[in-house]
Amino acid sequence: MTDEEKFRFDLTGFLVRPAILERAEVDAIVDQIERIHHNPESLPPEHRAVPGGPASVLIDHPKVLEVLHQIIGPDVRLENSFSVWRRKGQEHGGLHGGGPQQGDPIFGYCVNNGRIHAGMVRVVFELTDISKNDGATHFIAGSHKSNLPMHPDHMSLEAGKRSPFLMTYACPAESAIFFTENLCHAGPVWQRETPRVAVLNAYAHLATHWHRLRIPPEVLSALPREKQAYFREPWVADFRTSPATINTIERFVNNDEPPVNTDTQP
Ligand SMILES: O=C(O)CCC(=O)C(=O)O
Ligand SMILES: [Fe+2]
Repeated sequence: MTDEEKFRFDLTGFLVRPAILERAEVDAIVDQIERIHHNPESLPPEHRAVPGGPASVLIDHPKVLEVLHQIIGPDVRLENSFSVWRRKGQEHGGLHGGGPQQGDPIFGYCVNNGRIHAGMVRVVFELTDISKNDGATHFIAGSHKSNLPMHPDHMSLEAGKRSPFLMTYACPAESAIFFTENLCHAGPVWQRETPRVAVLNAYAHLATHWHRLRIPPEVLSALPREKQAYFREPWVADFRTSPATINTIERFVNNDEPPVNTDTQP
């Protein structure tokens, strides 16, 4: 992560890394997501949800981990993943989040001794080309550090009523966008004739787990052990041993402990 990227992320709360995926990777994931949303039976059960199958390259992509290790810390978990096939007129929803939650251990954001400590970080993998008018994710720049609650005058997505701090991005199909969950953001109405195809992964510190995991067990168990490691139990140190056992990826890969429970009960 360059100094300029760090500066940009700290200033605005989000960061675009353009064109980090290979074209062939994107094609395979788009095909998978189209089937997930329209014809899941054409896929083997272990590919019927992200981050399984072709989408598993995203779990631990080096250009993504590089950023996460600098803004969350050296040990991260992937705690939620979903795919989007968004047609014109569909939306995720209006502006939400932001404001005075810097101290919150899950969503918080602070900088100490020159180091960024972000809580949950969402990574949006855009799998179609994005222009600024399409309606991709929008952000109120800087709101991750706001000390006061979000003001209603800055919460509109309507033309003419938008905050001057509302920002979005343009990028090619192979890009990743990182944002701290403490940033006020929205998934507005999609404006383009062709769909938005994206994967959204939520990463967090190894010691936290906010989303109840709902990835189907067959998807998780078919992942290679090194990728399952991003779903290991959320703890750091086990003091039953001396010295304490540390919950590293290497430790997880070298034993047969299952990943965190996928509870399929209602
Ligand atoms: O759909 C989007 O662009 C935003 C999604 C969102 O709000 C989220 O993942 O937290
Ligand atoms: Fe959100």
